[in-house]
Amino acid sequence: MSVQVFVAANAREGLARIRNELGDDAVVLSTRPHPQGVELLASAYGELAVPAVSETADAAGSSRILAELSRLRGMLQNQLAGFAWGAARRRDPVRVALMQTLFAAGFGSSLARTLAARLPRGLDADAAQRWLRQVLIRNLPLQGRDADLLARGGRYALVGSTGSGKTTTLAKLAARGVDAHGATQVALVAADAYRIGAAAQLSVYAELLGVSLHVADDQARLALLLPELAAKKLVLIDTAGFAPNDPRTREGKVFDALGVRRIAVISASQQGAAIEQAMTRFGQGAAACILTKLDETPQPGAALDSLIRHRLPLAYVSGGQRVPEDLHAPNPSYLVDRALKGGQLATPYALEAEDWPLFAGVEADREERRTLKGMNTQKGINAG
Ligand SMILES: Nc1nc2c(ncn2[C@@H]2O[C@H](COP(=O)(O)OP(=O)(O)O)[C@@H](O)[C@H]2O)c(=O)[nH]1
Ligand SMILES: [Mg+2]
Repeated sequence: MSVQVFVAANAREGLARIRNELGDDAVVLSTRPHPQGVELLASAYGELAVPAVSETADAAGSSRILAELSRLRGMLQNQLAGFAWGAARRRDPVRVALMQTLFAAGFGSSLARTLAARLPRGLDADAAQRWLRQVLIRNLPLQGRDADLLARGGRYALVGSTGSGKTTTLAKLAARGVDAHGATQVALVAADAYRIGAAAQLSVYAELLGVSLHVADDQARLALLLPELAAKKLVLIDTAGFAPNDPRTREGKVFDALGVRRIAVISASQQGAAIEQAMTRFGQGAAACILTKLDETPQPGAALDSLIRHRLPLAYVSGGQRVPEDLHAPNPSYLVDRALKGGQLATPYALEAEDWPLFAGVEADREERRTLKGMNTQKGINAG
């Protein structure tokens, strides 16, 4: 390997020395000012490869070569991705349009690529969009009617990030529980010991609904309380909201140990990464999920994407603050249509036509890394 560092009084002198030592077809990798004039990195033609540190003139030179090569690689990759993007669009415009639809609506690249790969051949643009809509609807995991949480009754703890709407949703569920089973059959438990006023908020709802309210600010108290409520058809437990990365979110296990099923309450009006984090932390092991704040969510695509990938059954959706009116059984066609419509919004975040090749470059790079990691993104999607 003959990548070498040359220091010379000026560029001309440096180039002459390079030609002299490495031959006429030597490649100059970079130049930069040096206290003695100019420093040049050069390699003999045909021997351009990533240098081993010990083989180079000095460590600083070596790391500069690596940085330079990595920059060149990135440039080349983006250019190739741009060409590939143009070629793909000419070759398979329908598939590319399908991916654009999904990205624009806030769906992530993993799902978009999986679906694009499954798109049946030979569909025109309209048929492809109809296919996409159907596949999304079919893959949206729903809590089936026969498994209606409230009709069956049971003990449920609402878990989720701070402010996701747990207490409000609990009040809405309690009101439905009262309609179904009567006020004497419903009990509320405030296990939200971390926020002053949390129990007070709940007590207002308990009073309005005429149901009993209990406070259990630790696991031991909850373990003692639950047997006392054994006769109740429906027990709803409000919990403290934590950030998804707060170690206290592990308290989900506490509920499992007490035979309490968890319902993850997740606000759809957050950015995709926050939804994903909440879905991972609160959704794992949960019996179901409730999506809240759909009224404040212009692009619910990210929330649907997360639900589909995590296969967390959606029990209810909440679209407002009113108790008990703003809680509904999910309507998959409506949700998917809203998500796809969200992609047509003109926002500063929407990609412009000239952004796509660049985006494709980033995607190609990610895809490569993903492939290297051996991740299979196509698992479990029912696109047939
Ligand atoms: N717009 C809207 N606001 C909601 C919804 N659900 C809850 N909220 C509001 O979000 C705020 C936080 O709700 P809260 O139930 O206290 O959240 P918690 O911290 O998870 O218990 C309150 O102002 C609620 O009225 C919803 O579906 N839509
Ligand atoms: Mg609360």
